[in-house]
Amino acid sequence: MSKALDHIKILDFTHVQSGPTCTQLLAWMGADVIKVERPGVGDATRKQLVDVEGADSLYFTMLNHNKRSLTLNSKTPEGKEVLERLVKTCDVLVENFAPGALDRMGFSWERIQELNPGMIMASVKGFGPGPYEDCKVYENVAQCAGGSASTTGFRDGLPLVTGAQIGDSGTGLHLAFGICAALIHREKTGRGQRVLAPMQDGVLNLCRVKLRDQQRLKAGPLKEYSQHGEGVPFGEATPRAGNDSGGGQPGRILKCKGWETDPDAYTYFITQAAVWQKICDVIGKPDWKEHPDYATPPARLPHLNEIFGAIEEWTMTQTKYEVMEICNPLDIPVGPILSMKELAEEPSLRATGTIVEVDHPERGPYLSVGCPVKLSDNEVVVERSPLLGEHSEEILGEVLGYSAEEIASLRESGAV
Ligand code: CAO
Repeated sequence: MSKALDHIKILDFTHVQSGPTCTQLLAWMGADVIKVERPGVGDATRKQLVDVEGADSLYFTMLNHNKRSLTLNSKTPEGKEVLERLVKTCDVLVENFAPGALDRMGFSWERIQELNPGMIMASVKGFGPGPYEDCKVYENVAQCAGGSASTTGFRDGLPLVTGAQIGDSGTGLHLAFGICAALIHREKTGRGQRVLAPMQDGVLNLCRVKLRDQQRLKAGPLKEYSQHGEGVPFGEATPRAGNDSGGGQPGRILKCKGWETDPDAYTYFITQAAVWQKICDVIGKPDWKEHPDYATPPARLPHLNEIFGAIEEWTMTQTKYEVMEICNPLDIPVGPILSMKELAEEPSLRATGTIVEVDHPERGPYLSVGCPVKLSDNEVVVERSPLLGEHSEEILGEVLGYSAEEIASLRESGAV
């Protein structure tokens, strides 16, 4: 069966998390992803957070499925020549080096255009053009600089970073979107172009609703935030709002049966206006259906603490799964707080290929997250990540046309 990108070759110069997330998605869409790594060293994550001595780490294996690995020292004259041939052969170069690293290697955007005018050059950087453009950036720095940390956590606590890797994996997603758009554009024009996904911009994009609230502050207090019901005045910036949904349909995380010993015995509960009457019945407050303090969404806003307190008295009598079983048939939107253990064992996620078991020659079977986007004409079979340099000969010979003698001489020079 053909795949969406099976005619596309990617020169994958990425490392750590943000860039590899992007190229892994492209590989799952069928692209031939050639991961270029320094001989003897490779992507630093291969040897970070090691759990099986001598084997590539889960950090690396879970971000580099379905790719081929070519070792290449692109700073030697011989390595540069191989890289030039790769640039001429591939459709897209993806990189997330520190700012300026590719220029220092001799592969500026201008040089790449000279070598291959059809090439798309896609980069993740911490910041876009401006005062911080030369900075190196990791995940949590991006969460802080992109507005996520200042709006995450509780009002009386520190800013918080979230476990969802919105700086790295989130930016990788943005970059993959930009690359696909540039590929479609190239079909019309024949020209490549630069695609830049700054991590700060990606995080801010994901925090769009918080910039919405920043502007709404000019019109008065944010009534959907529990701070309002508690009579605490707002400052100049969008505050941290704990687990408030902060949107048009107020919601919170509430305790469920067993919360005293199980750190994940909680549910998210949304008081959607359309099902308010059913919520009143479920929690044993039928008189709230018509009561002027509770009957309409605006009337409820100043009473959210009391309302969620009453709902929690009910959720604490049920497990998080029972809350779902009772509320779902009534169309009340709720969701259990699921642990990684529960997700890893969830049969429906195994059935859809979102949780997959992959075998690896050095470490044996491990669990990974498969492709989270499903295309009806693009079946994804998750293949293990490559060992360092596993495909060097194959890529040099089959893709770039080097002879066996030339490959031997490249090896001797230390370029491969
Ligand atoms: N052959 C020869 N040299 C190579 C090479 C290869 N195959 N691959 C990499 N190198 C060189 C680079 O050219 C660079 O050399 P110079 O510093 O002399 O120019 C050097 O290796 C180090 O690259 P780097 O600066 O990108 O790596 P780092 O570990 O120092 O920094 C990071 C890592 C992530 C902070 C930085 O790459 C960065 O800011 N990237 C952009 C933002 C980003 O993606 N961050 C998220 C990463 S995931 O958390």
